[in-house]
Formats: sequence, C-alpha cells, structure tokens
Amino acid sequence: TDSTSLRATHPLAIAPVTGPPSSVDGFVREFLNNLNYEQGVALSSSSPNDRYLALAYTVRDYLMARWLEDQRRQFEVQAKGVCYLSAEYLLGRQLDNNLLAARLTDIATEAMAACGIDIDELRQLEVEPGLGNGGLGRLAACFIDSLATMSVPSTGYGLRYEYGIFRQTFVDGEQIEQPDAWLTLGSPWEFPHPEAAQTIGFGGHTEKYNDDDGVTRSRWVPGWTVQAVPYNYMVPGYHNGRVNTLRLWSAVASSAFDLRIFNAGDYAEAVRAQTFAENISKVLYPEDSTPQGKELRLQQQYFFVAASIHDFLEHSLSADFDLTKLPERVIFQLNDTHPVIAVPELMRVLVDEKGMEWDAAWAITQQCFAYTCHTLLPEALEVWSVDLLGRLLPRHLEIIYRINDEFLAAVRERFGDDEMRIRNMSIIADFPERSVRMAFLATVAGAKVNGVAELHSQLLREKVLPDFDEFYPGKFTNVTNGVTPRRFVRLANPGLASLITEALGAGWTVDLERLRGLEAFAEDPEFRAKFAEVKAANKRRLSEVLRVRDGLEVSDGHMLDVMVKRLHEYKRQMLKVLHIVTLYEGIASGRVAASDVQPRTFIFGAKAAPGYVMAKRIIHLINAVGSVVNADPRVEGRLQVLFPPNYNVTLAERVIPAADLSEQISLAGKEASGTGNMKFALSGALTIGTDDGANVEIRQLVGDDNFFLFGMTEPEVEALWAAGYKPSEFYQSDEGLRWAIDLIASGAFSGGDRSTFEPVVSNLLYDDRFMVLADYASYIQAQAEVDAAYADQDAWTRSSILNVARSGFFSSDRSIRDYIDRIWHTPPSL
Ligand code: HBZ
Repeated sequence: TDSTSLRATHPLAIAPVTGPPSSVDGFVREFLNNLNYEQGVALSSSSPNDRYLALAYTVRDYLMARWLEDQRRQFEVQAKGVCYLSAEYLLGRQLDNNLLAARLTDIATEAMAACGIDIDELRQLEVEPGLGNGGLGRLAACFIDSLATMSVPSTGYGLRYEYGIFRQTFVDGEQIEQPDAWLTLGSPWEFPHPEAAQTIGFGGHTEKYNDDDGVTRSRWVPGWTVQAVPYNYMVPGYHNGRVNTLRLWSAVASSAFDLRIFNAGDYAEAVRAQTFAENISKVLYPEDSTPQGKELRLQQQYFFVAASIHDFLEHSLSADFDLTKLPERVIFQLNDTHPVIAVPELMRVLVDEKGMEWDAAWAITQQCFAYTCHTLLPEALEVWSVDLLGRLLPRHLEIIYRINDEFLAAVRERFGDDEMRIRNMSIIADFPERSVRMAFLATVAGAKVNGVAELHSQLLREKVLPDFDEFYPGKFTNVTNGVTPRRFVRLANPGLASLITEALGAGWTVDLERLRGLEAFAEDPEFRAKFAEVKAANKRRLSEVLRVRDGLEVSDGHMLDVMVKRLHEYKRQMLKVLHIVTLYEGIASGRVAASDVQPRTFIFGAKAAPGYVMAKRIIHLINAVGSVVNADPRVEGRLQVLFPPNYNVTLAERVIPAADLSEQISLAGKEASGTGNMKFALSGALTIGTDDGANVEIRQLVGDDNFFLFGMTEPEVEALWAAGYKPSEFYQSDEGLRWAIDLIASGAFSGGDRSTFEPVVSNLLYDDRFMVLADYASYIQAQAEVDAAYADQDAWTRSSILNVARSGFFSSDRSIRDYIDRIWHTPPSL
C-alpha cells in the first residue's frame, strides 16, 4: 500500500494534527505521559535521566505535527531542494535550541517547576552529539539551522557515528583521548528507520554484458554489502513552524552472524562479518586538515553518500519522475571533498542502473553537484590511491577514469598538447603514487566551486586551481561563512540578546543586519553601562561553569583573552604561548614590575588530532606554562593561564560570550575563513588578528579602530618564503623573542628538563613553517596596543558595541542567501 491509500483509510489520519496544547498544563500532561509511557516510571521514582528524556520527548511531540506536514509538503510540491552532504555535523546540545525554535522555553520551564523540577539540571544532562571535528562540522550545523529558519526545502545527510570526537583529558598536562560514548544514556532526538535501510555494496568486480537491445553495458557486482539505516533528526526553524530533516546513516551488517560457526563454538569468527560492517559508522575520524587516507574512511564516505543519493531518488521523487529533469529538483552540496565519491555514484546509477547514455548522464551530473572547499593547505587536499579505490569501488574507478579522459581531451582541445598543464590538471595524479585528486574531481563535476571567505576564494582561484579557473570561467565563486545567531547570540548570550531586543525590537534574530541599529547606542553612556554589565555577568557565569566543570578559578577583574579552536600549527597557538612567556619572563627577570602588567586571564580550548605529535607537544607546553605562571608569587596573580579540557560546542557557548579579546592569529593565507572569529565579534569581543580568512572581512566591517591588526599579509608571506625564510635570524635579532624561547629551552616549564620541549623549540628555530617568529614582534606590539586600549574601559566598551553592531553580515542566514543566489537557485521558501 502506498501512502495515498493509507491516508484514505481513516479520516483521522488526514485531520490536521496539532500536537499537545501550548499551555503549562498541556506541557505537564504530555511530560508525565512520556515519563510514564516512554520511560515506564512514575515522577516520584524517576531518575534525572528519565526526566531529561521525557522532557526531550515532550518537546519532540510539539514539533511533530509540523515535521510530518513539512515532509508531506516537500514531497507534494516537488520543488528544487538542497541535499547538503557532509561527513560531519557538530550539532551541540539540542534541548535548548528546540525549545527556543518552538517557543516553548517559558512553558517548559514553568511546567518543570510545577513538577518540582529545575529545568537547568536537566539541561546539564544532555551529552552533545560531537559528530564533527571543528569549523567544517559546526558550519554544517549552522547551515541546517538557517535552511530551516529560511524555509528552504532541504535535507542534511551525514553519518551517525556511534562515537563522536574523542573526549579530551589532561594527565600531567598531556592530552589523553577517551571514546565519546554519546549514545549510552539514550538519544531522544533521533528516529531510527531500520525498515528503510539501503543496501550498500563494496568490493567485488565489474563486468560487461549485452542488454535486451544487444547494447554492451557495464555493471558492478559487489563482493559484500552493508545495510545503511537512516536516523532522522528534527531541524526546527526559528519561530516559523518549519521543521526540516537531518538524516544520518548507521551501518548494520547484512546478516547478523554465522549461526553454523557460532554453533561450532567459534564465537569471535561467527560475528566477524558483523563487526566489520558495523565498524563503518563506529567512530568519527579525529583528523582535521590532515586526512590519513585510510580504507575505513573511504568506506564511511561511500557508505553515506550512496545511501543518501539512493534515498533521495527513491523517496523524494514522484514515481513517474523523468530523470533528465533531475537538476530542476536537486542540488547536492558537497561539504569539502569527503562526499565527492557521490559524483561517480550518481553516474553509476544513471548509466548502469537507469540505462542512460553517458553524455546525458554526465550533463545531468554536472548540474546536480556543487563543491565547497574549506582549506588551502596542500596536505589537507584529499587523495585516494587508485589501488585502494579500485579494490573497494571498482566500477567507480572506471567511471572516474572515463570522466578524466574526457576532461583531459577537452583540455587538450582548448590548450593544445601542453603536457605540463595536462599533468597538473589531471584528476589522476601519478606521483608519489597513482591516486585520485578528489578536489579536482569535485571541480570538474561541480556546477560551482566556492571558497568560504573572500580571501580564501581568491587564493583558491589564483593559487590552487588557476588552470581550472581559466578552463571554467564563471565556475568559481565565494560564499563567506556565517554562524547562526539563534545558538550563538540568542541562546549563548541571553543577556546581550535581551539588551539588543530592548534597543531594537525582536526582529534581529532572523535579520541580523538590524544590529546596525546598535551603532547609535554605542554613543549612549547608559547603554554602554548596561552592555558592560552583560559582559561582566557573562564572565561570572563562565567562572561558575569552569569551577563546577573543571575546578578552575577565574581571577576577578581580569581581561579575558581567549583562543579556542583546534590545535594546529597554522593557527599558531605557539605565538600566543610566546606572548605569555614574554610577559612572564619580564616579571620573573625583574625587568617589569608585576603591578605594571595589565591583569589578564588567558583561556585556551583545543583538541589535537591523536596522531599529530607536534600539536600534542604544544598542548603539553601550554599546560606547563600555565602551571608555572599560575603558581609563581612574583606574578602576583596578574597573569593566569587556564586550559579547560575537552573544548566543545557546549563550552564554546559559555566561553565566547565572556571574552574580551578574540585571538585569530593564523599565518596569513592559511585559515580558509574561521567561524569562531565571527562568534566572538557578535559577542562583543575585540579581535587581535592577522589579515587572514574572514578576519579580513570582519576588520573591513568593524573598522580599523575596533580591531587589532598585526602580522604579514599573504603576499608578504609569499615574498618572505621566496626570499628564503630563516627563523633563527628573527631569534638572533629580537632580544625579547630570544628571552622567551630561551626560557622555554632552559626547562623552566619542565622541572629543569631541557629535553621535554626541545622539539618545539627546534621546530621554531629551524623550520617554523608557519612563520611564528616572523610575526612575533608585530604581535607583541599589537598586544601592547590592546593593553593600552583596555585601560580605557569605556572606550573599549564602545568598540565592543560597534563590533556587535557591524557583524550582522556574519549570520549563516546571509551565507545561505548567497548560496541560493549564486549556486543553488532554489526557491527562497516553501
Ligand atoms: O572549515 C575549517 C577551516 O579550517 C576554517 O577556516 C573554516 O572556517 C571552516 C568552515 O568553512 N576546516 C575544517 O574544520 N576542516 C575539518 O574539520 C576537516 C575534517 C576532516 C578532514 C579534513 C578537514 O579530513
């Protein structure tokens, strides 16, 4: 039976579903129902976890009617929609976001109170789904929020990792990773649909055969299969009654276990195949920027995109759909190269399974994909060895070869037999091993290719893919990243949100450019006082969080100087360390009186990829410097270094609103965009930053007077490299730098052991790929300007307000509007 005949069977099934009544009593009733009937407990005997789950179920119940309706309508209207393909979604906690979207926050709070429950205690119980590494995954989460809020027909597709990004702890200052078992206490926000599983093939071989018309065709005979089970998540829009879907795939073995082997007593062998299959969605790869090229990773990628494409074709298109019209119905947005294997998969489906001619299929495919690049680091550009790809996906490799052959033939036609150019543009690289360049495949297949900030998009065109830009005029474009103001202003910074609403009315949450209206208030002393009080309250709240979470005490009255992001050499946490060590060395050597130092608390948050040895050493060094600085009485408590472990979205929501100073200090040309930088500016932190990524646009918008710029520009970086960069020359010629590095080298932060941080020191002196030493002097100078500016608190607050007022551009709603205008051409709302 199809859904139409099912719908006709009972009148109640098509009656408008409204959900429970929006009143405190209605909420209480629904909550108790869920507690009783879903958790199977009475209120009096319930655990906090029972109560949290019942609360989450209740919120779901309110969203359900709209969700079902929006799914039905999306199918019925058959308008063009977006399938956002992303290997990562760094969602953060769901409860507050969903309460806010459904306008239930007050009702739920009162309803819980009426049951004698403090809703705040339940909030704390939610384990955030950490299904991403950093910026790329969080961007995907912001985008699905904006897509729902702007009523864009769209589905997010990804992987339901059983274990998300590792939990970080410190033992003697060193990072230890623990598995992130986020599902163990229940996962009330997801809806599994095992009956809708897709079968995904791997391995095997390809063969040629003659079809009924005597035409020779190819087909793939997989060697083994895995079941992809969809888990649906609601993605509610903010106050618009819209609920979109995020669909994450989980791997299940096609057959549970071999009963014959089990009965024969070899239990491990009996479940071997099952374990093998289920490993595919077991754990998120914690490598950001440096993909490891592991087989399981490629399995993950193919697994989720194949399931997603089949799901879309089967469930989103009407039965009689003419596939040549596919580009009128869907755009698959590729979030970096991780989902790019979707390109040959769609070709395989169209050609091998639907019997379409190659050329027709290719024309369709080229209109159905668009590709977003998130990096410029050469080592981050994903390649798969032909050997591995051919073993795991033999038919896809054949298809990639043919795409490449035809592409290179077209290049020859255009540019002649310029073999150097051909080799540079080939999707297949020959060196150091034969491999597929996924970014090239995405560029050839994509209707559009975009970078994530103006500077990044420009460098992508001019430095990374110039031949492609020449070959495909108009294909390259920019969409500057954005962040959702719902989570990062309205929820994370309620004090500021109220102040803004008081000043400007409520519309800013969905129209962030309205923040401009705050410019006038920057001149109002009364408003400045209120604004400063919000910042102070946010600092007190952070103190409390760090005390409870980590036993850390934030000193009162300090400037909060914050650097939170993945640990990577290009982001230059080392530069921050050198600044701190310089300040400390001044006091310790007696050259600077502690009383002359602006009191500062430095807060770090950073995870290092488990295999990234240098990054882990830098984490160790930060902790070591912190232990010494925080304990040295000569400092008189004026410098403090705090490094709460396990930085995640939940902690970001507390740290960012409390910050005075935002550290965005990557080497120019290396940070594609950054999105933390936007969150800080929107919270009124002033940025100290290089001319890199979206910093460039932030500075242009907030104005030079409200931004501390330092360091080389990207062309200056290039020039210094070309001239032959020698970091030791900077060490020799700058005594402040020498003192700081010498202090680290002396073992002052490692109990006198000079070997502990020797690799960090020699790396700086003899390699320094990211030119920390070259930018040191400029950074120290800019930090002195920060101190001077902070001394005038009222002027600082004024700048801080102007940062908020002028950062409305960085809403992810604006990013999505740009995607619609420049890439997707979907109807703006449905
Ligand atoms: O994407 C980041 C960029 O570094 C940052 O500048 C940008 O703002 C952000 C959003 O566009 N890139 C990542 O976060 N990349 C990853 O997390 C990553 C994860 C797995 C990989 C490679 C990269 O295999």
